[in-house]
Amino acid sequence: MITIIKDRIEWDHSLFSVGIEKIDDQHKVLVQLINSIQLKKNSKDKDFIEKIVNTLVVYVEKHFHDEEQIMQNMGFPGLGKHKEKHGKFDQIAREFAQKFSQPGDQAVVLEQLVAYLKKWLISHILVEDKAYKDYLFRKLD
Ligand code: FEA
Repeated sequence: MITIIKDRIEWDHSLFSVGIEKIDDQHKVLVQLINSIQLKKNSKDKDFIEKIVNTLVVYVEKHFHDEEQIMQNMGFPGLGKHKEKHGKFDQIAREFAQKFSQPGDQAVVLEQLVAYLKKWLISHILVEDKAYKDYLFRKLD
């Protein structure tokens, strides 16, 4: 599993797909945004990086909303717990964005942010998001 994390995350459909095209497409956008931050990590272009970080924060909110709607429509019993995880992530991502926009050692903040985002996204998709996929597939069986 770790082999997919070199410097960037590589989308592996057989591993990451949750079986819902709209959500897979959104996850791919999140992967691209995280890879863009990773790529620009050492750049001095703080405004550009800040823009990507803020785009990610906004996009992830939309993604969580759409995903929660889908889970609700399928009657997924784990929705409450899943929502809590989304809320926690949202809060931490906003804290990072806030920290990054303030004076200080941005390189360190960015390093921590990228590490956190990569770890979180991969484990969340593979464990939490896959749980509603399994539920849906069992239901359709
Ligand atoms: Fe449950 Fe989807 O959320 N993937 N992310 N982030």
